[in-house]
Amino acid sequence: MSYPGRGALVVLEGCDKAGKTTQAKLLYENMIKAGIPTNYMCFPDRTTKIGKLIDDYLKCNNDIEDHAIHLLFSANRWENVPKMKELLHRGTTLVIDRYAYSGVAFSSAKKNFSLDWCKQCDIGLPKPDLVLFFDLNMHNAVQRPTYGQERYENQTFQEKVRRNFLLLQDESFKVIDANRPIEVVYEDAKNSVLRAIQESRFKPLQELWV
Ligand code: FDM
Ligand code: MG
Repeated sequence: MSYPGRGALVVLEGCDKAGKTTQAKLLYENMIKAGIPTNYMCFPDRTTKIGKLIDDYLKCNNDIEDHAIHLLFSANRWENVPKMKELLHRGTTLVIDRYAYSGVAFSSAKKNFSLDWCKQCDIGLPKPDLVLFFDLNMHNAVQRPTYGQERYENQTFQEKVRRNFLLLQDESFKVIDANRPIEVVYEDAKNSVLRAIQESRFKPLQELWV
């Protein structure tokens, strides 16, 4: 099957334990099965030098000043932009687990960080064609296994993060009720992704927050 035009940039966002990774993997596997060229990526990308610093920070093995870690998360996206653009222009759809919306929603939940300041370093990144925001009741989130193991995984902080995500809603945002069974959530997500692939194929890739 040949796929003219570019791939779609699809981002999955949400608070911790909302089921993003499960859904991203399901989307990736099923799109490959359906013959749609697709790649899975995640941010932070913990495999690079910058990503290793971030990984240590999240595991509380090091402390990094709040502005500095914000900029490192952003740098970790920018270092992947050439690869993302190449894949998209080759016709590959990217399913990405977290992106700049997480960058802004998490950092701006800290004291003295504005949404506006946090957005600056991500301005100009490739703009997602679709952002699926997995919205999970905090009560359900804290019940999920491994909750609370990494930095930021506490309920008060996550509630602020959720509010920030909702402040970042734009025309590419779709809120998905993640309190439902995995298969039901998946159907919803898949239909939006297939639509985004059709609609963005012949549209130029845009820049985020310009
Ligand atoms: N996170 C993630 C940020 O604080 N800023 C960012 O830019 C990104 C991409 O890192 F708590 C936070 C969100 C989460 C943590 O994410 C690691 P995963 O999805 O649990 O690996
Ligand atoms: Mg996590």
